[in-house]
Amino acid sequence: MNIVFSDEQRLHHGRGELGDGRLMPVVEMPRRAEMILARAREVGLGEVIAPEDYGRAPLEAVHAPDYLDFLETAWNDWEAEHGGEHDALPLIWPVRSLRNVPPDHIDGRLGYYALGATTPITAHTWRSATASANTALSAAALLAEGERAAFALCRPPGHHATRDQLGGYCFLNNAAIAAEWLRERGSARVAVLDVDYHHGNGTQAIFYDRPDVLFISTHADPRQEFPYFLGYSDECGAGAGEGFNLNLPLAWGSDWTAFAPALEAATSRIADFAPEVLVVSLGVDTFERDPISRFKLTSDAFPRVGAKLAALGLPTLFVMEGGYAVEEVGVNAVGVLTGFEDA
Ligand code: OKP
Ligand code: ZN
Repeated sequence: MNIVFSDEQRLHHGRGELGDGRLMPVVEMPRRAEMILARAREVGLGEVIAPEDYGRAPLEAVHAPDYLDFLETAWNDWEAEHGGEHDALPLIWPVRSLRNVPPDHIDGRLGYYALGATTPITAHTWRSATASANTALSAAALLAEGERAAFALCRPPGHHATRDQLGGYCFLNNAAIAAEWLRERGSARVAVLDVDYHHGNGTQAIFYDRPDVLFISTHADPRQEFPYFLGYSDECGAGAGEGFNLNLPLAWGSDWTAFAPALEAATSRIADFAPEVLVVSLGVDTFERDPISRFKLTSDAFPRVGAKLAALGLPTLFVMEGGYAVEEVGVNAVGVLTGFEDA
């Protein structure tokens, strides 16, 4: 299958993320994409194609215009106020006891448009995030042209980004943008399966009231893990979307024995839904040596995930999300893709 990737996706590189009570080195770094690209080339997965620019319309189909304006201008506003020596990070949020209104000052706006403090905005964030979204859209276009599968090597990732909030290293929800574009291009039903270690709260929220986009996520139980405040098993969709959201949380320490039945439940629900296309939010931070995660999948699990997805027999768009064991991220991510192709 062909790979879509843009050099501009290398530019965003945060200088630190808030964690464990201090500023820590970022784990979501450009080298992740280099490792995946190198491995894809090594196994001869397919051609590497640069994305087209789809402009603002497909972003606005998923994100609020004022949020996109904020993202585009945040670095300039931050630099004007604080200088460019440190990345932009939020420090206060419109929590329960406060008012949910966007203020004027960049410090207030950062809190309004962010769901956490682990996601630095840099001088290049907007360029990399839009390139990442265009990568997802260009890979979706390959499916629309009749390809069986395509790999969007997205970075920065997207599944935590909501209609109007960044967070969890995500700015634009690449998988949601691609899924919505495929819907508007004529796929009556689209399934999004998120196999990242973390719950895809943004994607869930974007499609929560929609019966035409089924969202399913396997992830670490939010009682124990980021994003903590969404991803519970009783979240089933709302209104017309009731029954079209399925969360399959798993406990810390889950290995293939625990993961495989969840994957089976997910694929069986997708088969019932009978979508025209499948979008996979592909995170490989379920790996046993991932530095921020606590599942126990070994590298040989990833081709099995790919084979299981291939058995659905659907046009499939893989959209890269997480995976932070940098030395192994290429083998693991591409392992899913070769497992899919060899099935
Ligand atoms: C993004 B994706 C580590 C805390 C991690 C943020 C996790 C974001 C994961 N000190 N908090 O879903 O892979
Ligand atoms: Zn993740």
